[in-house]
Amino acid sequence: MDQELITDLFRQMLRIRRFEEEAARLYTERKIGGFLHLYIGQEAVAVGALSVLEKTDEVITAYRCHGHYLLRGGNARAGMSELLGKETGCAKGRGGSMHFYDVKNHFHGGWGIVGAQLPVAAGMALAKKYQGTKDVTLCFLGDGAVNIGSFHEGLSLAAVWKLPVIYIIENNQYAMGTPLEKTAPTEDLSIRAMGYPMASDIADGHDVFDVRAKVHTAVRRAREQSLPTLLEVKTYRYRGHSMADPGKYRTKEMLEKEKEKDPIKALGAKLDSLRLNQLREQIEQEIEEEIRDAVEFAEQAPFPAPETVMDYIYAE
Ligand SMILES: Cc1ncc(C[n+]2csc(CCOP(=O)(O)OP(=O)(O)O)c2C)c(N)n1
Ligand SMILES: [Mg+2]
Repeated sequence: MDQELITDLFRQMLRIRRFEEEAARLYTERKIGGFLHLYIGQEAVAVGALSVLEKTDEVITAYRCHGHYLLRGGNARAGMSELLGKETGCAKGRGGSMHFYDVKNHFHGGWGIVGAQLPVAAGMALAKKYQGTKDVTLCFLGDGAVNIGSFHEGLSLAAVWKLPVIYIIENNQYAMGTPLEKTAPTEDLSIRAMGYPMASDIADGHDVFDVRAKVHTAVRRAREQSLPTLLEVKTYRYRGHSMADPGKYRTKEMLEKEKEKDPIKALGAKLDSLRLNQLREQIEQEIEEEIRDAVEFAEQAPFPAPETVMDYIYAE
């Protein structure tokens, strides 16, 4: 296997993990207001998926969005600043954790209303097709979004208009504290693609290479034939739904068992088995430095000036 690729995927996953571990620490120090939803445990999904994109492809997701932002080329300083509500944030401190945004890197948030991003993704894909580009749109959603009206609206439009969009269900088994078996009659959510119809697939979210391969196939279908795909990725979140969640709906043992499949640990071990441990340590150090710098920068950055509170509400 390509060493450069393994190393790069490891670096990307670890960068997200360390960014969020520091975010959790800052939250407990009460430096972050509002909600904080962590992606810890799910990193292989976004890393595998976004590793096959071109720079001009579009990405949109729900509120568990820090990783997707960082992967799209998002700056760690601007991300950390956004969490702290600072003027130097990627949404100028107005969005916070749930609303990271980076238009120049083709990253469109950060959506707090469950399922809201699905029809928007269809619209973005329609625009790109209409403009004659070969760009694709990747839309991430949670398993909790599959029973909401906009899931149907988005997928219907994608199928009827033959849109180059890939809907990726990040099935982490829970919608807040509700396990999937209480809301879905089947374990397999990807079968819902049959109703539209569109192509579908399932990937193992603990295996970054499997995610990458399945997304690659879907991206080719979108780019070459302008057809949509519904891809379900089975994953698991190690932290609570948000920082406010005590996680009483699962046992410690269940969680520990899931953590044995940690995609970052697995890839770190793979690097060691290839005798690349020195390189792994170097990557770890570089990431420590980047995240330390981001925290320091964000802590020192100014809050938005009070008189700008009405800015950016309407498009100008
Ligand atoms: C329309 C709507 N209904 C309810 C909520 C409250 N809510 C926030 S997150 C969430 C669960 C979503 O779970 P899932 O889609 O699986 O995403 P995950 O948090 O697991 O990533 C709910 C019900 C909301 N934000 N929007
Ligand atoms: Mg979920």
